[in-house]
Amino acid sequence: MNSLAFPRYSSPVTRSSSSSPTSPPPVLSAHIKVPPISRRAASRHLRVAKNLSRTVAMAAVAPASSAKEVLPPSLTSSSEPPPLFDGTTRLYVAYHCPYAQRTWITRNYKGLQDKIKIVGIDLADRPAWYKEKVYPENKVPSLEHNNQVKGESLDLVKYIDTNFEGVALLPDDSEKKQFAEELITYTDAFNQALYSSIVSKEDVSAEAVAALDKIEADLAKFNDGPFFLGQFSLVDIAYVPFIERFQIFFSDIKKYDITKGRPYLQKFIEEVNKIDAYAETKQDPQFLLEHTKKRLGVRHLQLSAWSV
Ligand SMILES: N[C@@H](CCC(=O)N[C@@H](CS)C(=O)NCC(=O)O)C(=O)O
Repeated sequence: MNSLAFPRYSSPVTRSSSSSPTSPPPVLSAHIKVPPISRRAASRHLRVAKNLSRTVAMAAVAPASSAKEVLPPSLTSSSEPPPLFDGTTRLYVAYHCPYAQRTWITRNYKGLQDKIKIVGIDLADRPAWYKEKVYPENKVPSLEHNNQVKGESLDLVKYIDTNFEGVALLPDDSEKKQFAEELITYTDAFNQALYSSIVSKEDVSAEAVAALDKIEADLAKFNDGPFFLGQFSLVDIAYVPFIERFQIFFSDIKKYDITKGRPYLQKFIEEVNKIDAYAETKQDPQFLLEHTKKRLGVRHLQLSAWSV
């Protein structure tokens, strides 16, 4: 079965055959600051990384291919701003941000690598000019286009789909379009249910299980492909950065495999990882795990060897 029944855009930028989804992309290791760790902690990290890479083995099926886009280092408080409003279209992202990832996948999938320049922002050491001159909300993602700056990832995914060339990310079929709107509206509730369960000291919550069961049923609705609307669409883009993270976080923190007993979700993950436009945006699972544990305050749970 061809899982991509829409005209499939063949990205000029493909995943490097030498890079593994479990190791940081080379350009990222240059700007993600990793504190020095002891030899013991390092070997523990390695052990856990091996387990984790087995756990997320499904997420490691990106095809071998050629050159990978070289991403610019993230800009910090000491970086000069780019020459703003000079006619260049810029997508401001933080490489680890799931909201920004939505817009980044959209740009890649539509083949807009030459039309939309990625600008990495270091959120932990944010340049003051970003808030003052670019995006007063001071969040990522934002898009500088036609002398305006717009934000909100779901709006931006639709905006890029509508205002730029490349394969359409929504089908014409009215039933699918309506379902797409329902699914997009549900993303916040889905994320909320799963994140609340992660931070809770209890087992996986009934709400998280119900939310996962709901998307399993949603994925089963159309049988012309493994994605939410059958073929790959902006609905998949809305969910996949979060599904990627929840698979990692639930496995490590809750010892819970979100795909177990959910064959449609399992197939979705397998197939989406074959799409370069997405695979190229994935970050090191260990980094995502540590970063999120710190941010959500789950470090104290001491549920895994990551809590060093
Ligand atoms: N609703 C926004 C959320 C964006 C967002 O919260 N981004 C985070 C990074 S993942 C951010 O910029 N946080 C900075 C802050 O809140 O100060 C969207 O969908 O774009």
